[in-house]
Amino acid sequence: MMNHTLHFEKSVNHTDTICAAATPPGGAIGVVRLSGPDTFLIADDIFQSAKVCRKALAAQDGYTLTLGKALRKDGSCLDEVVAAVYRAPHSYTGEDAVEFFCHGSAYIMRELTARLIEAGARMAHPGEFTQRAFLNGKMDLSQAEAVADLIAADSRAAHRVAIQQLRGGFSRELAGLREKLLHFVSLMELELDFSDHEDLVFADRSELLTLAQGIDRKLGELAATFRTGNAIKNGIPVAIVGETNAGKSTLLNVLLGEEKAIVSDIHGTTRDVIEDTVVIDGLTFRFIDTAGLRKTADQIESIGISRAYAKMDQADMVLWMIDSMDISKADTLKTEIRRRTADKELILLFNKSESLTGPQRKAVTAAFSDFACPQLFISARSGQGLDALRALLVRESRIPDATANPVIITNVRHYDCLLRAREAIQRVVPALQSGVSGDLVSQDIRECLYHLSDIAGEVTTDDVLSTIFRNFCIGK
Ligand SMILES: Nc1nc2c(ncn2[C@@H]2O[C@H](COP(=O)(O)OP(=O)(O)OP(=O)(O)O)[C@@H](O)[C@H]2O)c(=O)[nH]1
Ligand SMILES: [Mg+2]
Repeated sequence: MMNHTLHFEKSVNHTDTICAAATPPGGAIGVVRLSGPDTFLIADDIFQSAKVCRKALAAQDGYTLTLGKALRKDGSCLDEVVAAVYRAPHSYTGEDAVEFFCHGSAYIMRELTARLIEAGARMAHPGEFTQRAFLNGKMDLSQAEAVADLIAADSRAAHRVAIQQLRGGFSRELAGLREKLLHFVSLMELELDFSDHEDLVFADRSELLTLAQGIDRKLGELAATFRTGNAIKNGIPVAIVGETNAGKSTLLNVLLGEEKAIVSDIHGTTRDVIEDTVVIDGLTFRFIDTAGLRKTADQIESIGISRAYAKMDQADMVLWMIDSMDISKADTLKTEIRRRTADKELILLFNKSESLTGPQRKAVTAAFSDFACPQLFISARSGQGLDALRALLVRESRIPDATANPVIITNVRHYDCLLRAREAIQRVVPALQSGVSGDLVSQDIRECLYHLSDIAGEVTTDDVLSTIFRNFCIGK
């Protein structure tokens, strides 16, 4: 059933000592990291303490800082640096490690790294420090993945879910479920050992059924958070759609604060899909400007229009731009837009409203009174109503509030594992109800456990692991 090579090395002895710059060059201070068994041998080879009486780094306690010089091979000074000493297992990687804080020039950082390599270290692969932390049992795989998310987080919400995952909230939740399942499956397998005694039952079937149903529900709840998690991590997709010339590209530009899309009074200016992200009130939105919707004989424009519909279908939120000075064209789009946005947050934007009179506004509102969704008069050109639009976007995004702090799945690998685990547990429920034999039930429970363990990285194959860590930056 599962022919993956199991990967369960919790404590691995790495013979290589690795090094890499951990900060991009160009800052005031740069950090160059060194980790592995020969850390102190190598570090002392290139480092000279400022105070002669001061012990070599090899003799320093963990968590100490020493001021000194990084030396070139000929003994001349490359830079004044501070060396931070970490002693295994009390370091990020779990190994002996030293971090050099040098001046952040690209030249110094490159030379310092080269010096370490010359003294016996090897250049680290992307994510190799974190990979070692994982292999040495400092964190599980979902926490290691959270490190990458934390570095990439560019909004309050993305930061919140990453830090929560890093703290192990998700891992703990799953560990609890796994422990309970493991308990039952062990009892069932014990029954199999006593198969001569047919009526011997150790694992209470009704308790197991309740547990399996509970786990099914829990996994369903967790998997359901993925949509939100994905929106938080990659930005909530907001499609801007509507007739040609309604002002969609103007709106995109003003929301982004740059002239990203071409604006003109020619109908059908935008042909392709143009998108970019903006953080509003701690949430990342991905605005997607699309080709204006109209009947056209132009082949290229037609392709643009089918892309616009595809983007509308994929988006979580849809902004329907309507030229409020001439609502006749928007009128013809009503049925199509209603049909395609039934499961989405739709917002009607009456654009070009800066010079509308009161009665004109009333007429516009009346024409769209058959839409129950939020509606707003704006002027993309003058900026009127845009603050209200931003507030509306945040409100309608329905992203759970920070204080609620539920576990949110942001990682597609975790989502996939959860779905597979759930599939397996969903076979257990009817099997228990119809009294299927213990060995078949226990196989499904084992499969569920397997996929849950995959999230923590306990059974993850080497291929998958190297793909995960390859996506990290060097020095992390
Ligand atoms: N008066 C007024 N004109 C606007 C406003 N917003 C956009 N326009 C003008 O409307 C015209 C069309 O704007 P675009 O942003 O290119 O419209 P679009 O919806 O992207 O058009 P297509 O790409 O052709 O579908 C331009 O001349 C804009 O300057 C507004 O709020 N008020
Ligand atoms: Mg446009």
